[in-house]
Amino acid sequence: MALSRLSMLVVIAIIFLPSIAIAKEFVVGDDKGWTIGVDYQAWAANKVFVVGDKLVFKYAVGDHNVFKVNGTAFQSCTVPPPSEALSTGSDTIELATPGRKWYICGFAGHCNAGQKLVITVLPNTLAPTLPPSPAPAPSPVPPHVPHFGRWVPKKLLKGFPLVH
Ligand SMILES: [Cu+2]
Repeated sequence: MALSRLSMLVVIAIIFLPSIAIAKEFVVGDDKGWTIGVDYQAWAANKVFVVGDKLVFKYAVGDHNVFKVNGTAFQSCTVPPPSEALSTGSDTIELATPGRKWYICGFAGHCNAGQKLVITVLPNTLAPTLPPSPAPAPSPVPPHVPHFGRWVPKKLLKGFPLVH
C-alpha cells in the first residue's frame, strides 16, 4: 500500500535526519581563514569535533595549501610530497575517524610560523542514542523442525495390507 510505504519513509527520515543535521562544518580560522598569524590552537580550543563534521580550509589559491600529516611531521613541520597537497583554496576535509588529526601548510616557513592545526575528533555519540533496534532475529536454524519429508499420511497407507 502506497500510504504505508510513505509513512515508513517518513519514520526513517525522522530517525536519521537529526544525525545529518547535527554534523557541523568548521571554517578553519573562521573569518581569517587558513593563513599565517592565526593561533589555530586557540581557534580549536573551544570547539568539539565529532566524526562526520567537516573542516574547510579557506585561503587564496597559490598563497597556501593544506597537508594532512602525522604527529611527528606536525611537530617538525616536515612537508609531505607536493602530490599530497590540497590546494583548491577551499579544501573540505570530512572527519571520518576519531582521534588526533594534524594539518600544516606546505609553503616554506608557514608551518614554522604557526600555520598548523591539531584537533581531536570524538566518536559520534549519536549512534548509541538512536532508538534500539528490534530484538535480534531468531537464529537461522529453528529449534524444532518437523520432518515432513518422511511423513506419509496414514490415509494413503491404509490401502497397504502390511500396515494393518
Ligand atoms: Cu601557508
